[in-house]
Amino acid sequence: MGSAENNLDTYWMPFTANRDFKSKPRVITGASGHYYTTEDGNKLYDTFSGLWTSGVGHCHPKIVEAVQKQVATLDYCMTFQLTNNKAIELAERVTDIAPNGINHCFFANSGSESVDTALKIALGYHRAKGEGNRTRLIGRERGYHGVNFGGMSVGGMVPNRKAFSANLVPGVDHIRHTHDIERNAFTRGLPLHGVELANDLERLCALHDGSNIAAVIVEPVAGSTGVLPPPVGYLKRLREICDQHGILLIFDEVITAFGRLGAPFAAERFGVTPDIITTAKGLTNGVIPMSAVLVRDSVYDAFMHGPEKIIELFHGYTYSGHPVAAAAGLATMDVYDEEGMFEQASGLEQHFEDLLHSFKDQKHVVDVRNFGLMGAIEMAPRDGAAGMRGFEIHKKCFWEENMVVRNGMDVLQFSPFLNSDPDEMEQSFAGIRRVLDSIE
Ligand code: PXG
Ligand code: PLP
Repeated sequence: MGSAENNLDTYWMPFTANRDFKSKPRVITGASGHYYTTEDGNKLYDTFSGLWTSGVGHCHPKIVEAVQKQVATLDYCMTFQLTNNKAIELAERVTDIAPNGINHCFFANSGSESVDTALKIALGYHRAKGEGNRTRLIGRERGYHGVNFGGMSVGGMVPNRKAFSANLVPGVDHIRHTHDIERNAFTRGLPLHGVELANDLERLCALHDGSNIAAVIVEPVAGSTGVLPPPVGYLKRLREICDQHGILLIFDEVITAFGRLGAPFAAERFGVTPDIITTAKGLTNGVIPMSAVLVRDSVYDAFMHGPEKIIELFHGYTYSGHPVAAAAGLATMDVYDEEGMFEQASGLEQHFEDLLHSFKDQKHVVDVRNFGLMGAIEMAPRDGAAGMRGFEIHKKCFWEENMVVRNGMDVLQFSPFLNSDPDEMEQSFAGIRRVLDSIE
């Protein structure tokens, strides 16, 4: 009992400087549309759509209603050797808008779980095809694929791996990241330089022999690391190399799926079809935790051999295909359709790009990057205090400008609502400019 401040010490917060936070907590108690509210009734503009999650806005009435109805109709149902109508419907809805040939959907509950599921499917696929030697997994430097052991191992964010260095999954290697501020700083949209970095995969094929590699996983546009759009032609080149060596290509679309790039999937926007797509966040607009792994027919079919009464994939979560989450997902898909959300997102891209790039000559700004409705303003780090300038901006935006602004170290990240109001977007960037003007 008691106020949030009284019992806050009990709560161990994720990816948070707990002691600093608890000395002056920032607690949200409500949300509606594009705004959060705090305990003392302040309204805060959300520049990050939750955590890249809530593209159609918070507490969308259609999704709220669907969840309320479902929880009173079927609250839970075992989904091992049994299932529910909502999970079946959602699998269909999601694969309907997936690239051609991707017609199968496995549910999990978070991006991290979808990544570990995808990696296990890739390993199982090769084994089912009699190529059990293909066990190597390739990620990319600066990649983020969640925090479970598989995703952490293929991930390339050093602070996330550092404390677990000796316990990473074996047989993993990484291609180089594509960030090249020397050649590409302040590029609008896709960087022109760096397609050749995809050839780094050939180096690993030469080193390990391509026939030993099971899968390559990349974010089509890297998010958590500070928004790194792929160089022009890069993803196509990765696809070619994977095809040459029989390697599965996994796109981690936990952020990029469902409209963030003005299309159902980044795969469509880039015209490159992977073998497996991981999704989460926008699947339910963040309302109920849920994720989905979408796979090509050829991958699914490879498992569907052998005795019919034997389980083909020994994998699944208690909450895989949860009916309430699936109902939230179905309502979210309805909202995407009925309100033309992906088209709205496309329509906002240019304005968003212009607003971001107006920070080019701002003090401390060393780069601005954007693609679709993903954007970043990179600040120079303070001497010996990397991340502190970004963190201070986050706090100042909260306390002085009534805004939630996400910082990853010294990179400010932006994930506007798919249905943002251009005036609100402008006002929020005006607030950010006041904070940047005032910061050392
Ligand atoms: N893959 C990608 C590409 C992600 O962006 C995950 C996997 C893991 O999802 P879960 O649901 O397990 O968190 C993510 C999550 C940031 C930030 O500041 C982004 C994420 C998580 C935390 C911070 O950009 N994305
Ligand atoms: N630990 C124990 C003891 C369990 O019984 C289970 C599931 O039954 C799990 C972990 C995994 O939980 P989940 O299926 O929610 O991932």
